[in-house]
Amino acid sequence: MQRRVLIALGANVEGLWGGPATSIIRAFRTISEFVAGVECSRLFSTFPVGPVPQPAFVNAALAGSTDLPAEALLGALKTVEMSAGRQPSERWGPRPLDLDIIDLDGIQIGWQGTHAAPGAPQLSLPHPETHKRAFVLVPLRDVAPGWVHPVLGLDIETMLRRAGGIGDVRPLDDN
Ligand code: PH2
Ligand code: MG
Ligand code: MG
Repeated sequence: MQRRVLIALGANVEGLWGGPATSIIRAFRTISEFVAGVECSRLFSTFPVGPVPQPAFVNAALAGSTDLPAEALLGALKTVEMSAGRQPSERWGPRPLDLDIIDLDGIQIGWQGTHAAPGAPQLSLPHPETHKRAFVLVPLRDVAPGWVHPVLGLDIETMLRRAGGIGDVRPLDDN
């Protein structure tokens, strides 16, 4: 059974494939080998969010469809991350490629009410931080403008407004 999948991409240091933008573009191509009908967002330059001071990110998103179950899809994405030079590192630290499953056909894993469950499994779906992050929501709007958060029931515009707007997320070409 084919399921619609939304994936967020991020990169902020050089890896085996090159710089952040190059890694993301190559990730689009590589993911297309196991996700059908891939649609890619523009690339955005974004200010690093979180406690770790680090270089600016390039962020993007893609939509497609896959018959892989969630765990297998996660494994395939981890393999792509490693091919791009990602190594196990601190949780919020710099990385040459980060691939996060945002939504897989509305499947809910690791949520309790409207919050990520304490001690949530390694894979939570939808991704528990999605609604708070302009660097995910703005690229997502390119490929899935009508997406509604399966747990919160909110559309992208509403989540973006609540998250404080698009902030410093801007298309890479504008820089
Ligand atoms: N990813 C993080 C931490 N902070 N900030 C931006 N702008 N973009 C990211 O992709 C990002 C981040 C951990 O996954
Ligand atoms: Mg991430
Ligand atoms: Mg990740």
